[in-house]
Amino acid sequence: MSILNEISINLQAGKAKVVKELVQKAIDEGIDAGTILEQGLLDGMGVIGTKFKNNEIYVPEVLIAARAMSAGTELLKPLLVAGGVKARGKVVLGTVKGDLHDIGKNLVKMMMEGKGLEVIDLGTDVSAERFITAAKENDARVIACSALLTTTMGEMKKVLELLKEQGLRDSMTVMIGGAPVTDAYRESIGADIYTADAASAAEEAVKVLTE
Ligand code: B1M
Repeated sequence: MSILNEISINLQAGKAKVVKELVQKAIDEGIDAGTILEQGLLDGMGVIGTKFKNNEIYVPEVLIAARAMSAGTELLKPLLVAGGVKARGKVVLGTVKGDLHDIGKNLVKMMMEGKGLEVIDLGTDVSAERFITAAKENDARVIACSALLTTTMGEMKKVLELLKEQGLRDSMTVMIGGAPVTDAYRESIGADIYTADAASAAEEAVKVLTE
């Protein structure tokens, strides 16, 4: 069995300590950090997602797997974000109201910080009002919203409606992402940028803030 396979399987079993050791071993063997993330950790999380959907496992097992995912990601962080020219600028980031999923949002944060951006992380369950208040308070020009549930995506639309109401629409760039979000959805709510993954989100934020 390949080491990436072992990482995936141990993540599925929620063995955080073993996942951490295997990720370190893979790094020491010279495997690229992006490959370890995609083919090891995210592969395992994908299997967990399918089993969760089919009611083969439940919330506690998913949470334990999520902890193993975070343990592995921590080790990859310095490698994933190393190098490159550092940009400047502030982004207000959060997972939308009613939504507690934060693994993808944390990856977005990691990638953005790696590019030198200052990220004001509002955490999870963030209302449209809070996104906007935080952007105003911190003088941030980018609001980045993550959503993992079809039932919570609507909060992104609210962010845009509130910005319009407050006369701030033209001064803020709204970025959206998360598993159920698509570019068609972005277009339908009038947000500025949709990206499918965390690395592209960071690249787009840098473009906006260096324009
Ligand atoms: Co939840 N969950 N969950 N869950 N969970 C999903 C999302 C689900 C698809 C599972 C399934 O049924 N197959 C399903 C949603 C169905 C739907 O709405 N279409 C679901 C459900 C139903 C639920 C509950 C309602 C279950 C219940 O209680 N009955 C409940 C809701 C709780 C709540 O939020 N109010 C719930 C709870 C949980 C846990 C707490 C147990 C746990 C979250 C732990 C945590 O985040 N700390 C959990 C998990 C882990 C998942 C799955 C298995 C994995 C999500 C994940 O972290 N993936 C997920 C199944 C799946 O997605 N396959 C599932 C890895 C992560 C890196 O990917 O976040 O997509 P992701 O991020 C990607 C991109 O989307 C993108 O970048 C990342 C890749 O680089 N991205 C952005 C993300 N945000 C971005 C923002 C951007 C740009 C890109 O710009 C701003």
